[in-house]
Amino acid sequence: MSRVTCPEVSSRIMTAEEAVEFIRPGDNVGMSGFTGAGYPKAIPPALAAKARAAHDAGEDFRIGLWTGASTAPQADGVLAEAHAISKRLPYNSDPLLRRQINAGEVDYVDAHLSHSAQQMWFGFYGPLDVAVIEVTAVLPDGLLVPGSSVGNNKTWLDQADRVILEVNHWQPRELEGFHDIYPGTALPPHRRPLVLTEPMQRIGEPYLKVDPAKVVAVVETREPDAGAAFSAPDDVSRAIAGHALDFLRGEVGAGRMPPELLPLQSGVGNVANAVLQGLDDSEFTSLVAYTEVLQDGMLDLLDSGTLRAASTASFGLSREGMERFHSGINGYKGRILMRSEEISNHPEVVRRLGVIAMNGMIEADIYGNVNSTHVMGSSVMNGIGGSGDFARNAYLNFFLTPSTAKGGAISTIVPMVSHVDHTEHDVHVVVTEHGLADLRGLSPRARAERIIANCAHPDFRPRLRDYLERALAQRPDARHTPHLLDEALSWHQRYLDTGRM
Ligand code: 0RQ
Repeated sequence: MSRVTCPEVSSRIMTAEEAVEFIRPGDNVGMSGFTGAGYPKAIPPALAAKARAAHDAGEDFRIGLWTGASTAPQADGVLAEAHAISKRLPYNSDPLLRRQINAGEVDYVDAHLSHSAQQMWFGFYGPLDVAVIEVTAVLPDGLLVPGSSVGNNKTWLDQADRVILEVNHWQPRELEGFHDIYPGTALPPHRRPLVLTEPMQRIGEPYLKVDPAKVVAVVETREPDAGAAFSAPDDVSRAIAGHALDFLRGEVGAGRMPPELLPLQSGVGNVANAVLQGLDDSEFTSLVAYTEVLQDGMLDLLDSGTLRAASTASFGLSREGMERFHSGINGYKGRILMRSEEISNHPEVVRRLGVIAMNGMIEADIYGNVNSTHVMGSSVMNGIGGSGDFARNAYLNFFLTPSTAKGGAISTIVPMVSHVDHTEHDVHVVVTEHGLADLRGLSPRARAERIIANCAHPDFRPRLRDYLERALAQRPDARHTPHLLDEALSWHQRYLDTGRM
């Protein structure tokens, strides 16, 4: 059955090879896609082939690529392989593109996800030439049924000069009704309050809109989202989850949150997934999520009834998770609501709802500054994503990591972080498999004592203590946040020089 029933739009159905003729060298291209879901499947490979042919003919062909968040090997991957990206924002996790960014070949603007749409409206990024957006269907009146992620699609559709739609028959037609697209916030000084007071409240419409006159091409596809791979929780991630859950029990016991907790945000990766699994095995029930990505762990919680409902900007499911969602899709209706990332991650909403934010990290220092993005100070891993949007504005935030990386060669608790994403003023709770440090209300020195005692790996704990003691003893006028400046980053340098911190 046709998924494109708007006559004005259906007249522009063509092949991907024909459609990429509307993308020119140097264009800024806004694509759909968020954590491996809802990215275009046909245009990126066709565009990569076009760029390759241009390069073979000695011409430059590279684009600025803007998305919702990470995509997949079939989008970022193929374009990176063809050296077709000159600038990328706001989040990437593709390994090849990461290498090109870290080699200095590709410019990367690692932005807070809640900022990316509005910074485009503000004009900070320049004009958007083309939007390439995957949707589930185009309705007779031209309304678009969104797919498995919303991301920045609304802004890209509004702002682009030309629009290419990919209508993916793999996306279940029953997705209609899962989305809530807010019509848009005005620019300062005309902004009004965002009246979203319950995680599952609808404040928009189930459809994306596009001016049909801007639609230059429509390409039909049938390819599934790539899907995330999760490893089963190991002892380390189970221990991390256990500490976080015990802490939440304590908060309920202390009367600081209700038994059904507060809306949950959970980041990407195996540790975040392990915490969700821990919740499923716990006594907690009637939970609700206000998050940006819905991973398998959250689908499990919805299936078991531990989670009542979830608001998200995207799915980040494994293939098995997608199949489970598709086969039971009608049962999830009304329990999953998908929003644009400027709303799912909105500071005003996150603060009002009192979200509990749980995110991974690369390293924390003894004072509670957190690095989520950079390895050894200079090489980006993925990006800040939504972790800053949620952590900074959360009622309570957790940063979770194993206490060591690379087989024990690296301590994830260091004297000074080699890059700061979340400052000591923002970070509430640091968790490793060894324990949890509640930093709320503590001075820097008290935070250091607690992080070293509770979170550091025993192999590195004595050296962290020694660092703190010598820093404290060094100068009588430097005891608020004591550092040995000539040593603070020596652990990172030692790793670079010797392969061990
Ligand atoms: O690399 O696979 O090459 O060995 O980092 O580490 O332990 O598997 O953890 O998958 O949870 O990712 C911070 C990267 C953690 C992620 C980060 C190396 C480690 C491994 C992954 P290898 P793990 P996770 C919602 C919120 C920022 C964005 C965010 C992230 C790899 O959570 O990108 O939170 N967060 N968004 O070996 C050197 C260290 C290291 C280290 C770990 N100290 N030094 N390498 N690694 N610690 C989602 C969105 O916003 C879209």
